[in-house]
This record gives sequence, C-alpha cells and structure tokens, in this order.
Amino acid sequence: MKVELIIEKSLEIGLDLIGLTDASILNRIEEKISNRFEENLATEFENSDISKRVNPREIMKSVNSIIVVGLPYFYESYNNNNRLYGKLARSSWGIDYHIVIKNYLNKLADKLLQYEKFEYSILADTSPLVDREIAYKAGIGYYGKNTSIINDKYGSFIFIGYLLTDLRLDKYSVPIESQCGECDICLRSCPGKAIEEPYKLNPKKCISYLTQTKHYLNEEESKKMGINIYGCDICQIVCPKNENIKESHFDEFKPYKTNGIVDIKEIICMSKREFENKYGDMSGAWRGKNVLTRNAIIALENIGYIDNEIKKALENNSSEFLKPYIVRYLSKF
Ligand code: B12
Repeated sequence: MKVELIIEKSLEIGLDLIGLTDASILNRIEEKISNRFEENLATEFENSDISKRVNPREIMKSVNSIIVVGLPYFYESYNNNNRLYGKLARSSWGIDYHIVIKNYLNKLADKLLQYEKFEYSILADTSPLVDREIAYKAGIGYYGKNTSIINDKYGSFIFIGYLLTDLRLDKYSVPIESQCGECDICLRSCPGKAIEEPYKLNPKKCISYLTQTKHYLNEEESKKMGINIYGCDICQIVCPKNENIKESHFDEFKPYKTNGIVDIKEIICMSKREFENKYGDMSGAWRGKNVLTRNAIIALENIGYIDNEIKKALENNSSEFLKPYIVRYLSKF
C-alpha cells in the first residue's frame, strides 16, 4: 500500500502524527530490557518474556509493517479553589486513552480496507511490545532524557498507539536522534530522583509508579508522593521542549469530568459505585478505587489535614489493603 494513502486517510480523521516502520526485531533495546530485569528495575506492569517485548512477530505472526500514531493530549491547567484537591496526571484527565486510540485506529483500518484487504491488530500501552521504541523507529519523536518520546509540535504529551499489519508499504519513516543536548532539568527536578542517568529511569522511584503499585508504600515513599493521586507529570512539565507546544485537538482528552483533579474528601467518602460512575472512564481508574483512596489518604497525611467526616469514613472502612495507611494516618492526629 502507498504510504501517501495511509497519511491522507489518517488526516481525514484527525490523526496528524503518524509514522511507518517495519516489523523487524527491536534489537537496539533487547539488552537494555534484559538488564532491566537483572537489575530488578522492571515493574509488575511489564511482560517478563523478553522476546515478546522486542519481536512484533511474536504478537502477530503475519506482520510486515507497523502504522504508528501519536495522539497529543496536552491541555492547559484548570483552576480550582478547593484546598483538599489531589493531582491527576494529564494522561488521566479525559477519557481513557486506550479506548480513544483503539476507536481511531479502527476507523483508520476501516478506511484503508476499502482499498486493499489486510490483517491487523491494534495495540496501545497494554501490549508486551515496547511502544516508545516502536514510536522512535517510526519517527514519531525522539527519546528525551526523561525517557519520554518527544515530538517537535506536541512535545512529550503524546500517547502512542499502533496497528500491526501484514501490509507491505512502499517506504518507512526515519528515526530522529535525541535533541536534549546538555539539558538535565528533568534529572534535577524529579521528586523521586528516579532519572538516575540520562535516558535511564528507575521506575521503582518514579512517583507515577508509586501511585499505581499495590506494594506497601513506606513513609519516605509516601512523603515524596505529595498530593499526586494518579501519575506524575513533573519530568514533562519542567521540560523546555514542552514550552509553547500545540494543545491537543482531541476533545476526548479534555478534563470535562475530572477538571484535572480529584476531590480528596469525595474519593474517601464515596462508594465504589459512585466512583465507577464518576471516574470509571479515566485511564487512572485501572488499578481500582482502593489504590486511589490509598493515595488520597497519603495526600491528606502530606497536607496535614483531618476532619470528623474523613475520620468517620476511614474508621468505617473495612479494606485490608487500606488498613495500614488508615492506621498510620489516624495515629498522627
Ligand atoms: C511500565 C510503564 C511505565 C512505568 C515505567 C516507565 C519507564 N520509563 O519504563 C511507570 C509506571 C513508571 C510509567 C510512567 C509513565 N508512563 Co508509562 N508505560 C509503561 C509501559 C507499559 C512499558 C514501558 C517500558 O517498557 N519500559 C521499558 C524501558 C526499557 O523503557 P524506557 O525506560 O522507556 O527506556 C527507553 C529509553 O531509556 C531508551 N534508551 C535507553 N538508553 C538510551 C540511550 C540513549 C542515548 C537514547 C537516545 C535512548 C535510550 O530505550 C529504552 C527502550 O525504549 C509503556 C507501554 C508499553 N507497552 O511500552 C507505557 C508508556 C511508556 N507510558 C507512558 C506514559 C504517558 C507514562 C507517564 C507520562 C504517565 C504519568 N504521567 O504518570 C509516566 C512517565 C514516566 C517516565 N518518565 O517514563 C507512554 C509514554 C508516551 C511517550 N510520549 O513517551 C507509554 C508509551 C504508553 C503509551 N502507549 O502511550 N510507565
């Protein structure tokens, strides 16, 4: 299939960040991934089968090419006057990006199927493959020292999704090399000091990881989390490459429901059903209400606030997972 046709059809549905790459093994990062496991740096969110992480053919036997898209999600901050608010990373402001990306890539596939028959598989985030390396190969952006893929127009606030396909394309995109130069602002600004070297993140120290893991968080880790309820954007916010970037044109990522924050008291006092109704379709809900409630308790601990309503709700909470955090928090007041 002609690449021009793919680009034309992508633009028709608003996908203006697109790259094409072959389906060869991601051998540049094979060793990095195995070191990551040896150094115990891999997270529980990653597949431990290294060949699945680097070989697209292990995911789809017939794959010949990969059509990669970047969906920008940057929107400016929203003001709020609530003292008891917790932060959501921008990746969790709007509708779950997994759903949004799949919808767009399905639309694209339907359009292209009118010209030629082909097989495909749509992936974003949840596949064993290393999305950033695929995006890098497809020229979507370059690696920043904070390990994010950075695009000139939209910065690093882009989600990555792709379509593995048996189509053979007439040309492929060219990767772009890092443009960070001497800058090390992200290394210096990371609250968890997680970027231990340029391009090397220790996920276990990354605040984003701490807000998602179900492992017990000790006092030191909890302090570093501040008022982050889901994810962390610091290494992106401080990045000079994100200054003056273009806002997203995907309405789906606007924080209509969340306003970019969560009301801490509400999260603690609401039922599972109320939580599902309000926050169920944001990406940060994937670990369940208890994890976000845990983070809300930690945020209160860090703000240094308690009132009778919160105290009562926590005393009546019977979750075994939350128990150590509730005990720790209540013992401080
Ligand atoms: C596990 C995971 C996490 C973990 C670990 C992150 C990490 N850096 O490894 C945690 C929970 C911490 C996390 C956090 C976030 N994540 Co995450 N995460 C993933 C996931 C599922 C796997 C990542 C992975 O495989 N890491 C493996 C290691 C080896 O990769 P790496 O650390 O990025 O290392 C690369 C570079 O260091 C580079 N490299 C190494 N050495 C060198 C040397 C030079 C010179 C150069 C140039 C490059 C280079 O090669 C490595 C391989 O790509 C991917 C989805 C997927 N299936 O790929 C999403 C993904 C990486 N996450 C994403 C997002 C949005 C985030 C957050 C911004 C969310 C948030 N706001 O909290 C943060 C960003 C934190 C950060 N600075 O990385 C996006 C990133 C989009 C982008 N523009 O880059 C992805 C791609 C999901 C998606 N499909 O959109 N995430």
